[in-house]
Amino acid sequence: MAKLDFHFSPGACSLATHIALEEAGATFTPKPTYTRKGQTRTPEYLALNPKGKVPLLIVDGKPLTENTAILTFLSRSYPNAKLLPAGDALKEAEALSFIAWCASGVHPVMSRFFGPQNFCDLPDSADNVKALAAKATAANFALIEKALEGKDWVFGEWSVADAYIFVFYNWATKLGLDVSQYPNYGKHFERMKQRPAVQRALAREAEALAAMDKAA
Ligand SMILES: N[C@@H](CCC(=O)N[C@@H](CS)C(=O)NCC(=O)O)C(=O)O
Repeated sequence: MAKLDFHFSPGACSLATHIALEEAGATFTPKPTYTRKGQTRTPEYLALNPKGKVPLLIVDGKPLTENTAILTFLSRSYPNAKLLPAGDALKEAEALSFIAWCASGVHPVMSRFFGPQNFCDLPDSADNVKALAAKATAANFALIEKALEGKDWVFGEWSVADAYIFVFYNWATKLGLDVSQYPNYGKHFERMKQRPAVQRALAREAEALAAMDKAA
């Protein structure tokens, strides 16, 4: 098995990869890298990932970025863990389509809540940026709600698509967004929290956060 070093920031989108690593039963070295403390912008980190983002998975010394690529890599590397549907080209592509949408359609919209000034720098525009983000997020959550209709998991069996959407619901609760219209999604969130792998990832992230806050 490859040697894996995993850079994550507590609560960030890297949680999807973190859950996947735990679900796979992978052996990896956690490297907490706190975005809000500028740790993804140091010269050392930028040498590994010039994009200055998490997640970053170093595989036998080679940096791999982007949740979509990392989740696919983990799925292929740990076939027994069944992280993504496999063996049927169309089912595999449908799962990748969902993951790609998480990365390119859902995440960037929610990023506006965390840094409205990066989207519009007109004076007093932050509330408008957030209001538009709330509208677009509601439309995305409605699609996720529909994807979970009558099912425990997005693709019937658990997959990393479930880990990805867990991140967004977690953000929504932290941001205080109204999630009452998404009962399937809410139940999915609770179901996810029952999984031992999710509990291990969350516990490690909470521990990393506490250590970083203490060091501040
Ligand atoms: N497209 C990337 C997005 C990665 C990303 O935006 N990560 C955020 C955390 S959720 C980050 O590292 N932000 C730090 C920064 O921009 O300084 C992926 O899906 O992996």
